[in-house]
Amino acid sequence: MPRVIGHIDLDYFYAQVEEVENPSLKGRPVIVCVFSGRTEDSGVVSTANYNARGFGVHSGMPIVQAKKRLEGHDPEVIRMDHRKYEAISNRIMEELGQMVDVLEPTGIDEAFFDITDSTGGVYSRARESAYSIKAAITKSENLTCSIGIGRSKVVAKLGSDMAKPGGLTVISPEATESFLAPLDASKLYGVGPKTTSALEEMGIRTVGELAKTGPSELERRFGRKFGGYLLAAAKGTDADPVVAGLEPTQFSRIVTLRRDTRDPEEVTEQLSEGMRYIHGKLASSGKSFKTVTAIGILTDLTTKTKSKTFETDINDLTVIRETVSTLFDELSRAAGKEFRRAGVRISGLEDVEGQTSLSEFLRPAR
Ligand code: DCP
Ligand code: CA
Ligand code: CA
Repeated sequence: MPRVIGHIDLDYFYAQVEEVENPSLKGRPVIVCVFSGRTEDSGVVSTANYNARGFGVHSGMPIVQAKKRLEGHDPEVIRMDHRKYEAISNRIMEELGQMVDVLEPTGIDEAFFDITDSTGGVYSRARESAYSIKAAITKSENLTCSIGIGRSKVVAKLGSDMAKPGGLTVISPEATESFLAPLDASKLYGVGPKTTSALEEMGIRTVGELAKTGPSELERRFGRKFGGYLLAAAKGTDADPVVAGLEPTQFSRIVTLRRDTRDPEEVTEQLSEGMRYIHGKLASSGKSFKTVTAIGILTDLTTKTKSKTFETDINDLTVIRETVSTLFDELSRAAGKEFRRAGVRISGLEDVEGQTSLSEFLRPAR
């Protein structure tokens, strides 16, 4: 089964947050700035919205220079408020963590994710997952993002960069080679100006040319490890896994139903394997839970959820099954549409008393 890996990056993040907070800014150039305090305008641009970028303004540019470029275009200059962006970032990461199999946040506004299991390696399903993720972030925070999906981290990252802002680029395994070939080698993750000029000296400009280079030639020039990485990256076969960045706070499973349906029993039946999987995860991590959530994605791709929280910790599969069945019964009546995909999430995880979780066991003693 091919891996299904995603990279998500929020569009013009800090500036977009400011636009959402103050919609009257839309359509005007907006720059979010870090003021050094030395003189009134000393400091740099942290980021700019796409309107301001149209005038050549970009991250890292001195504020004075940015203002000059935006003169006469009614720009809005905003002081950076890192805590505000961080709080939003945390909420989004939490939400994303519930929608994918594994989430690896790599920055305040970006993360890798793995959805191989939940899509069964089917790329058309991966596209649907990406749409659901975009819709969820629009709904909860009113923010847009760009997503790339491919069989490796390098491919996924290139994809998310491809169609900014608001982009979605799905690169199926079959299309990987032709997608990569024409790109500049400098676009590859980990290829900076130094590597780019070394490659140019070797007559390599595009990713396609790099992919055709002999491994020994690359290893001689860049060493075994980095040379090997470059070749794999250029072929889209880099094997680096997506590693969960956070302790699990929940376990979830989402499936695409065999057919659209309103029948709660049919939905619950198709989730039984997912519930067994979750139960297994609970057991192996030594956790019990308090909350069960039923997730229904309707035919119009909106997501509806319903939860039940118990007063005491539970780790019983029968309780999960019965609760899920009841919740889907309620959800189905409230939704008024057929389900297309369905999922289960359990959260409010607690360590089972007296049991050491595997991750705690593996953690070195301090
Ligand atoms: N940032 C910063 N200084 C930089 C680059 C970025 O303070 N030199 C901050 C502001 C950005 C955020 O990090 O909003 C995310 O950086 P990105 O590189 O992802 O850029 P944006 O999200 O702003 O724009 P894009 O739409 O290109 O992703
Ligand atoms: Ca971004
Ligand atoms: Ca980013």
